[in-house]
Amino acid sequence: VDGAAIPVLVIGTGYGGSVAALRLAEAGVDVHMLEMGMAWDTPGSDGKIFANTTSPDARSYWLRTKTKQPLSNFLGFPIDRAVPRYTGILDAEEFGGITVYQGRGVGGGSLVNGGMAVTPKRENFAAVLPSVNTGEMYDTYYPRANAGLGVNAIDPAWFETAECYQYARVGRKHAQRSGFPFVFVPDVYDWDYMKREAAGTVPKSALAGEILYGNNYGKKSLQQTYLARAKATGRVTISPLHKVTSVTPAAGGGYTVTVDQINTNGDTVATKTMTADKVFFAAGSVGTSKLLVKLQATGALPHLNGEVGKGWGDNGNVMCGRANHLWDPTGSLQSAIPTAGIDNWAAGGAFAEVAPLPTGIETYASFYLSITKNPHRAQFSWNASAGRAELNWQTAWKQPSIDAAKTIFDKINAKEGTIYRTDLFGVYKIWGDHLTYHPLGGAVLDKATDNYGRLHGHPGLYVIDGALIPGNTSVNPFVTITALAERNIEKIIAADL
Ligand code: FAE
Repeated sequence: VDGAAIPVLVIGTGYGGSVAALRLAEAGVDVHMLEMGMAWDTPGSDGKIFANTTSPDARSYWLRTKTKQPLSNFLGFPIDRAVPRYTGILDAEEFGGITVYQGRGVGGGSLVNGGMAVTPKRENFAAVLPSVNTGEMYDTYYPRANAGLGVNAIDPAWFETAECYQYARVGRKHAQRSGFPFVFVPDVYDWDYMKREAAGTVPKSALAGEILYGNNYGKKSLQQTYLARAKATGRVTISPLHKVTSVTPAAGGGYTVTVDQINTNGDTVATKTMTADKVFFAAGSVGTSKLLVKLQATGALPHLNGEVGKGWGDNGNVMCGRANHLWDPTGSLQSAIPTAGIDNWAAGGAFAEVAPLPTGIETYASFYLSITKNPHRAQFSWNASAGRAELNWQTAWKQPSIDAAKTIFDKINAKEGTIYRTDLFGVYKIWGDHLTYHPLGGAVLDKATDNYGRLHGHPGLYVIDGALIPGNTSVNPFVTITALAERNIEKIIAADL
């Protein structure tokens, strides 16, 4: 592909990139997708494509020699272990004040995430993206995204009896006894497949604890949905292990894109240039923001505006565990796919997923990932002397998230006579406040771009991923990222091609 001239290049193969590729290809446009991670289509020596959560190996982490598990400790003991350095699936990218977890590979975050597919409440969406027509989103683009992603709901009757959701039923009991609304959360995991896992008739994935490092069965990642349909058009090519390093206007029009082809050690084995009429930044909130601040500061894209790099947030993510009484076991068999949440957004600014702790043993713990209304926003900037993009998020900025989560869990603990676990994130540390799974923003819609993701200053450049969303979505973000991409690409195809 070195020296190739193509109509459209898409940087990244997550939600935004996959929507763009499918819809452009359906409109008759040839698309080339560049992805820094691996293809994830070939089994390893154990016959499986993905590693299990409980036994991380080379496949698990992006260019690390030691795991960096979101829950770093158990009963006070550190649980991280050495792994061979490899272009594995989960990137725990460290900035000054926060570790940002991201998927690496063809399918982006859909490879590693919990598949929780949540459409926010209408009034909350309107507060997040006021320039977007809410009616159109809820009438057209959210339904289109849910259909394209294969979102489905758990059978409520099965939920009541399934051994693997004992932990969620305990979560419901505690939520309801304290007066909090408990809501089922749709997912892209195939719930019928999970029923068959429970019945023992198919290979196990969610019931074998698979999640953070990929699901070998059952989960409809983008590889099974948008990307499969995109490839079936015959117009979409994907180059894995290709990392974009530069985009700059080409002499004859369009853009010159520079790409490092890497090997599984992360070393560059070839540097290529391509020319494209149009380029879509879909490298995720962090990937797109890092590229744009670098290209602006180094003069490769001098006309980007002052909003580039700004408006970044962590979706208010904070984790915690509670220690239950011995009469409230959460189960030794826990489905790795969460299916429920506690909604205290309107009153307390927190929506808490009842999350699994799939350790294979009874822990008597309830575990939660809360999404909270955190007002802090950070900014990416280019550090020329260090040659890298930096993010100025500070750990102390999680305090509003902790306060919001406490509106739920202090109340539950008081009602149940229980306490927080202090052994999951260190020794005597209650809050997992050092991380996010949900990076959002950095090239915010209607600020760094126009109202459809066209970057200001450089016609033919677009942002179409989580970077468009200003730091929070009030729920898990990928359905919103997908729906916004569906909206924007429809306009771009109609107006710009
Ligand atoms: P993303 O999916 O991150 O895709 C970007 C792609 O671009 C990646 O494949 C990168 O490797 C690639 N890339 C980056 N830089 C470059 C470059 N320079 N050159 C070439 N390629 C590049 O972006 N969300 C939910 O809604 N529900 C959940 O249950 C949920 N659980 C999660 C659990 C975990 C552990 C994690 C990490 C995330 C979770 N998320 C969840 C968040 C969700 O996966 C995330 O918001 C989306 O994946 C973001 O989509 P984007 O299209 O923005």
